[in-house]
Amino acid sequence: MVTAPLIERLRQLLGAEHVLTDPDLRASYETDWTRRYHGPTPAVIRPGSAAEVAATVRLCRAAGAPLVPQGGNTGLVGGGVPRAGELVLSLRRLDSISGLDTGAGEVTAGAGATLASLQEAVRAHGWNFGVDLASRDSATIGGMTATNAGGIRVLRYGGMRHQVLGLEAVTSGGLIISRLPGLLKDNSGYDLPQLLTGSEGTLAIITAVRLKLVPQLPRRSVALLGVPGLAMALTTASAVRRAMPSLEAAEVFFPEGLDLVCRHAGLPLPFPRAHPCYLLLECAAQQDESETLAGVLGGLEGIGDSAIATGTVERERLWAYRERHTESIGAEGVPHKLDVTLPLAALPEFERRVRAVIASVSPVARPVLFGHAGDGNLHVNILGLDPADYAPDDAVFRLVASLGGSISAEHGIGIAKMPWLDLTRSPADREAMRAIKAALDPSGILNPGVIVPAPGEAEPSHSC
Ligand code: 2HG
Ligand code: ZN
Repeated sequence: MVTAPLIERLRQLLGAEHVLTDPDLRASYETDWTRRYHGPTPAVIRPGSAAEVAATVRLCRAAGAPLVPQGGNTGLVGGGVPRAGELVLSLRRLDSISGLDTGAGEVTAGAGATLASLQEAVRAHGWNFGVDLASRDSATIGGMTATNAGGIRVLRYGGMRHQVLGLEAVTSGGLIISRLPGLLKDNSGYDLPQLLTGSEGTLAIITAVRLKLVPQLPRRSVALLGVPGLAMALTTASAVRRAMPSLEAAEVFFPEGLDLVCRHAGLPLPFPRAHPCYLLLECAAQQDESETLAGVLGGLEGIGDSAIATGTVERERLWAYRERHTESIGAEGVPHKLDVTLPLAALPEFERRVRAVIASVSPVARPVLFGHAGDGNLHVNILGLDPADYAPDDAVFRLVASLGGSISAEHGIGIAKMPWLDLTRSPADREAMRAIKAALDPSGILNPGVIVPAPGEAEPSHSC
């Protein structure tokens, strides 16, 4: 329980300025990016080192006070905001970037370092980071690791999991696990960094991460294409991928999202004609490959309009049509965000059916689809709904499951997906996850109710 004596002891430990109890100061930590998930916290705790995180956890465990770890608060599934009066443990002060090994291409980032600050620190030395995403200025490395974030370059470099060489984390008992040696090979028992990656703050609190880097590739070519449909977009992306190993991103969006982006971001339509689907491709290499890209695309049938850009300003102009989807949707209202993934072969059928499936349960729903086509990952955003109307979510997740997909591709489970976890994970899977949680967090104080039910609670059900 969070009691006044506990708050007082936390103040003594961290300094009063790092225990925020004023409602105005707490407010931005209590609501997530979607604005669909929010809850009150008695205090936001802001430790400044792993040792302070450990001491905080020991105090909270002794008091039986649950904690919700939070990074940049860019999560989209309600997993980083309080639900029922938990303390928020903000890792943002742990923002150092250290130990850059320019020979090996490795660096250590504090949990609170933003993705943009990491990119800036390593690019100056000829290296880059394999994961990139639109919220780079706010998303933190700790949060991205805890949620196994994906982003726009998974096609080439994999998601967060593939960049993690080691990490430091605080257990629920207040001990510090330190696995930061940065060894490419280390077969010395259970792989704790990989276990904690994607565990959404439920098994331990990540305080620093040792990361693999990728070479900084200076010559980038971006193509935006208007195509007759998603199937054509996938065929095109696959052809380019086979011809050009430098392909980094293959992103799609549709007229519904393009209209919103143009309206909210004040952008002109990219082409004189509208198209049923838009595909954005990016290749990165040491040399300019724009002619090769144009040649590959020129050899394919069925592409409507196309634009290719190599200069920074022009590339960013094309990317804006895709990257500004989230903010443009948010400007329209509080969306339901369903981040789903399907076998690539089933993706066109899913896209063909999903709008009708949503309309069948809610005539007022306004779906907006976009995502990472190369990864089989679509973001089904739905506007026009009451935040507590779960019928459209249920219908979409069932369609996903019937086509062999997963209810979460890269955003995690949080609390948003809990009632549907059984569509994706078997009883045996869920029992194993409960056993791992019980072993690492026996008193259940770390992010309760996320991935496994909170102590004493049954699995939430997806029947609406
Ligand atoms: C993206 O791909 C992010 O831009 C956010 O994963 C997706 O807003 C969303 O639904
Ligand atoms: Zn995404």
